[in-house]
Amino acid sequence: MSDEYSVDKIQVLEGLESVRKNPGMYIGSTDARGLHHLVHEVVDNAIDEALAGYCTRIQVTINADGSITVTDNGRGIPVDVHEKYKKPGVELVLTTLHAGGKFDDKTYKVSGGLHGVGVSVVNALSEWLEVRIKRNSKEYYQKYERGKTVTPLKILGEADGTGTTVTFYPDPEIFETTDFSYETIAARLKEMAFLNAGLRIEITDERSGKHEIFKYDGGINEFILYINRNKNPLHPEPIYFRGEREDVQVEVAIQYTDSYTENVFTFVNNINTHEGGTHLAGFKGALTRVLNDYGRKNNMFANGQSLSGEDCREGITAVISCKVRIPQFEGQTKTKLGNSEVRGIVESITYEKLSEFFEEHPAVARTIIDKAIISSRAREAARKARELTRRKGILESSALPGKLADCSCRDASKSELYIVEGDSAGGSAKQARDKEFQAILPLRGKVLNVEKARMDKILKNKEILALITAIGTGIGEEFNIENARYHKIILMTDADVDGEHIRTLLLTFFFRYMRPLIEAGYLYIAQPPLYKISKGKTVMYAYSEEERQAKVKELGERGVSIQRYKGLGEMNPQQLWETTMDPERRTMLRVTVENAVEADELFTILMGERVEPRREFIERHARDVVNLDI
Ligand code: 0RA
Repeated sequence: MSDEYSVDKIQVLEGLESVRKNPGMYIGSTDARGLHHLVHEVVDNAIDEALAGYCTRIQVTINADGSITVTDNGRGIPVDVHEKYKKPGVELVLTTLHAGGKFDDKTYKVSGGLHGVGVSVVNALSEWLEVRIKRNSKEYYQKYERGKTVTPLKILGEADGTGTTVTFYPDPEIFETTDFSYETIAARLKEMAFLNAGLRIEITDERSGKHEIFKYDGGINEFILYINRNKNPLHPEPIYFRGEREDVQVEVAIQYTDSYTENVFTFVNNINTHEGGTHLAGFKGALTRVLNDYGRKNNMFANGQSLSGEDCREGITAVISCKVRIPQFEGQTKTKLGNSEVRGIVESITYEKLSEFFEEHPAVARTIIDKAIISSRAREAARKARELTRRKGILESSALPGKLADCSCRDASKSELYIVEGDSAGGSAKQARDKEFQAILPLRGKVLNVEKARMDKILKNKEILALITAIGTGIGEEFNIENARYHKIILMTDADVDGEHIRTLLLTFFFRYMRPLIEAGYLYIAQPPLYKISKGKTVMYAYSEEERQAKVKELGERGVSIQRYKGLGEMNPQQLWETTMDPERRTMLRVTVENAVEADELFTILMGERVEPRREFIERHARDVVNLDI
């Protein structure tokens, strides 16, 4: 008995030590992303209380000292002493690795999913953490440092209601940065509020005074209206339905717009399944069948015509939210649902409910199918255009674009493609590069705005075609990351308005047609210096205004000359290599899609049809737009 106890105890101790030794294994990374993971983890636990029906309010505060407080009105973490471990439940939950779970599978859990590492991981990676619990008409308190208990569980006094408050300060010994971003946290909380109709989530930033309350009684229906608020919807009300089979709950909202892109967001237990999976497959299958069956039944098609899945999804915005008891997450980023039973369940619920909706709303059904028919014609034209280009050999990998200066290396994981604007910069880059692993693709003509064009037009644009063939993956449904010819694709544009514009056009293209490439972390933005600072033979480069001032000071003000680079063309190849292309010395920004809803909004507004929201957006974000970072 006592032996068994000590063995368990050793395991317990090893548990949190291993989190501090290898934080990346638990939270992915120790950069800003990993840091924010801590907040999500605590919030996810509160959301679980909401999913179980016990919690209606969550408050998140970024405190003036940079710590985070998350308060919920759930049941409160249990405080009674565990028979075997002789410790209060809350202490076990916070100081042992696998005791975070609520040990039943009667409820759906967020925290068991993607982030499912438990609040003890947050505790392990915090310089200090305090928990306050209201339960049994009392308020309890306990404090920990770097995962270790520093005060025994205390009773602070009498209390009404129930709930948990966790306050933590991330450990600067672990994290590269401990600076929390209001925007990052707020975006995630807003998404959570949309996915949990009626749940009130509040965020306060004591550092800046910012404050927002998210509460959407309309749930994912309101989510759709929010996503589409800068687009032109084809029908005023989203289509909404829900159903449940074999313990799997399915909730869907759909609204078509006049855009050409497809925007389907999928969630399982409130976790964004970026990589899709069986629920998405089931939804797509049913959608295609419903549109084809309705169109055929109502004689909307020319003889023998049928709509492809892509035709049926042109201009769609949809949110699919499923609740699955024991979700299996697969894929590169563990955001692909693997449960095979879910496919059929989502498919049958969608088929049944959407057919019913179409029967009851024939005008909406016709509008949607008409759009798909037009898309089908455009796709046919695109196929012909592609065939033509194929016959000319343009899309074949054996016929790489003429202006591509390829590298000699054939190992994609070591190869880089620089996409450079204009001939003069292209020329410099070709001279500057290391031919072995760096390829250069200069873009000459205008890059097409894909936000305003259909596939047929996109495939006729020479710059885009060159891009697609050079990269090798194909686009849209045919996209295959395995065929990528480079694992680093680097946008290198001038730091002026034109350069920004081209960069945004390219980012739009990658986001809409090669999103998995971004998700794989293959897309980068080069960071050429803004200033050259020299004194005598000493030359330094500065990448920001602050750096310029610092370097000038370092060189001693007198006799220092400063050159501001307006374009890449102003640098000679040697300088371009030293400052921007040499892997040993360059810095690059990796493009990530932290929040697909926000990125969608950004591109819709910046590149879409409607002028008014664009003007407003640019006025509101005049500074950020210049430094676009999706
Ligand atoms: C373990 C068991 C129960 C709830 C919780 C943990 C819990 C954890 C967190 C973290 C933040 N807020 C939380 N709220 C609850 C179940 C409690 C019961 O059965 O009464």
